[in-house]
Amino acid sequence: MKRKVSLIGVPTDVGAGHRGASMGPEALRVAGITQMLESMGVEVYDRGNLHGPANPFTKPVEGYRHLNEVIEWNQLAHDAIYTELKQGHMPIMLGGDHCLGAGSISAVARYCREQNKELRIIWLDAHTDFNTAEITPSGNMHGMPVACLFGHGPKALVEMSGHVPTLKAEMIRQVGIRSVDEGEKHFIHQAGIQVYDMRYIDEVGMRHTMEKALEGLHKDVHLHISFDVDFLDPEIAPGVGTTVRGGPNYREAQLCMEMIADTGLMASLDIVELNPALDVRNLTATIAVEMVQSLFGKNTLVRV
Ligand code: HAR
Ligand code: MN
Ligand code: MN
Ligand code: MN
Repeated sequence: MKRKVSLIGVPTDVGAGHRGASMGPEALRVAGITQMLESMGVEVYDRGNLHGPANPFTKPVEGYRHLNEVIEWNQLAHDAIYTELKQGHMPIMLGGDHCLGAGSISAVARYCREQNKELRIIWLDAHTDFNTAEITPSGNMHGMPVACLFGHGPKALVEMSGHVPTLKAEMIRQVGIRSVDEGEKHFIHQAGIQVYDMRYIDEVGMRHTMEKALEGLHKDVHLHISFDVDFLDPEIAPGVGTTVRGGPNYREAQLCMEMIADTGLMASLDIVELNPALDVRNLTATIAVEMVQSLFGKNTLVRV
């Protein structure tokens, strides 16, 4: 039977500091995400885009920028993703900025709890996204979804999965990290999250890093991939709002995706932070689609 994938566009940038991630879903479609998935033998259901509040582009209030809009978009994303999971489809969220990780992953966690499935998240990102209203340098809520999932943040987001905290440290591995704020660093350690930062990847290589990050998986695990496109080095992926140099190059990123595909366990995926306003000829969207093709098992091997 063909794998059934549902694309859910979530066109917003209310969690970001730059405008433009709201154009991400269409850029991924223009880059051919549907056709690529079909070529990989997947049955694709494009659900179109969700409709939520506009970006007021106002200043942070008590440490949160656009709090109400962020909550509204996350509730919409949560509901849409939960609905797809219940139908047995693999949801792919086309973001949108990374604040949506709170809504998306809370839906996945809720579903896993109901199905008695173990959840493992691979968080591919230059950032840990573990800020709170007290420690954020910007008030931008795309820097906060992981903290929300661990019980720190606005009540509506923290409680979205129906179980607080939504995540425990053993459920998540962060890979590619190279930009962490001072307050965030203490907090990440306190939470006990396993972080494979760029120093680690440079020292031991992507292969060993992914072997560690994917350790202990078994057939009853739901593997969720949170792919923040700024994970990729800005030399290959300039179309994001918060570039950080020194990220994985094309080959390292491709190996990372291939090793995830090899597990055969990926059951949901978020593609976030793509910003077409900052991109060059849709290059970053094109590369993101190529990375997703590797996640779906594109075989680059010559050996048989
Ligand atoms: N840590 C910084 C902040 O909180 C920048 C966060 C940027 N986050 C993303 N998603 N682009 O990972 O303001
Ligand atoms: Mn992020
Ligand atoms: Mn990031
Ligand atoms: Mn707290």
